[in-house]
Amino acid sequence: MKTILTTTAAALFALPAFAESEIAIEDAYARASGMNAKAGAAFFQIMNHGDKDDRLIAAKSDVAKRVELHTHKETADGIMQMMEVEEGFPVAAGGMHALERGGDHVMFMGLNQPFEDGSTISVTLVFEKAGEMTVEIPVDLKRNPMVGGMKHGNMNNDQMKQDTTPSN
Ligand SMILES: [Cu+2]
Repeated sequence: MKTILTTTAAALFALPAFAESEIAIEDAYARASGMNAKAGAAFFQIMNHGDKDDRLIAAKSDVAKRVELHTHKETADGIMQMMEVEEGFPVAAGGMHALERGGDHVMFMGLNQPFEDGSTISVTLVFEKAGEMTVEIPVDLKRNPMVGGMKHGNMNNDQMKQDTTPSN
């Protein structure tokens, strides 16, 4: 009797352990600067509950023609500019990496559909070790930026043009 119980318990626990990722995405939201915006961005926290360092290396979605991992950098003359981060965002074992306004973000360029407040977009995040993970991200156009953050909507057109021009 005891053997049977043990076997059953092991089988029950085997499935969740297999199906669950050690990576968790928290507090995700996406936004665009308006209904006619050609670009949008997503922000979230990546939690690594595992014991191996991992890295977000790419993002994919049908909502835009191009999806890139971006960050903001201040140029020598003090202008904040967005640029692609080819190496992705590292998430240390047991650590967290925050994507937030004015910092790292997932960038959607050439939106195939407007980002409507309250809708959700489906985004597949590609991790170096954890593999692919698809998340449903709510569009939240009303959310205020963090203090000190910068809205994409504040960028002037020249910067946006630079950003949406393919570099290769
Ligand atoms: Cu960007």
